[in-house]
Amino acid sequence: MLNIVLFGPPGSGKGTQSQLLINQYNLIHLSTGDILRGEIAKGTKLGQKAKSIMDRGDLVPDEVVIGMIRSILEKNPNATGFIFDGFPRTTTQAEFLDQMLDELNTSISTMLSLEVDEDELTKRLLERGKSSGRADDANEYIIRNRIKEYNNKTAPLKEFYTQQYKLQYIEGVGSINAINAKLCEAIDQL
Ligand code: B4P
Repeated sequence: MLNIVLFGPPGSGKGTQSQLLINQYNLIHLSTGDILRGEIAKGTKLGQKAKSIMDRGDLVPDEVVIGMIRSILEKNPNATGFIFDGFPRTTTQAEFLDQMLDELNTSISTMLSLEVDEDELTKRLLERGKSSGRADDANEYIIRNRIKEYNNKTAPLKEFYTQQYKLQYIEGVGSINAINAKLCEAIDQL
């Protein structure tokens, strides 16, 4: 199985690149952000709980996202691989993912970390905010909070995957196709 953690700060291109990679490598796309937004749109209890947290740019509690991932992994026993987009975001989530994949006799193949500086991230998200309707893209204060959450809680996962010799850095500034080519090169070398 090919199991990729596509990593990076908010706005680094994880969702954008995932859309290309799922077709190129026949992977199941698992975006916790998309799933949570789907729950909000449907007005479920989970969505109601997540909405105000996401609108502030904070991370949703681990047990909520872990439950979502578990149910998707269990529903796809014959998958040839997964792309984890926006998950894991904390050490607790990463430990859970390792354990869950171990139970399925597989593991993370690589973590590809898209590297983009904070000013470029802010610019991209404010631009997306003009049309996305997402409250968390709507103003610079919230975007900076999302980046702060990333730096405090998510970036330490680089060390987690370095210890497993799985982290690869990918320059995330440039054209979407050029970045895709770099990601494919890293995957093809596995
Ligand atoms: P996500 O949905 O994961 O959103 P994101 O970090 O903003 O990244 P996204 O994938 O949408 O954007 P992309 O970089 O592709 O998370 C949203 C919220 O959900 C979190 O803040 C949190 O509250 C919650 N959440 C999700 N997962 C969680 C978890 N595991 N634990 C706890 N909470 C969780 O693209 C951004 C923009 O850049 C786009 O407009 C795109 O067109 C543009 N872009 C992409 N590539 C570009 C390039 N090369 N050049 C120029 N622009 C580019």
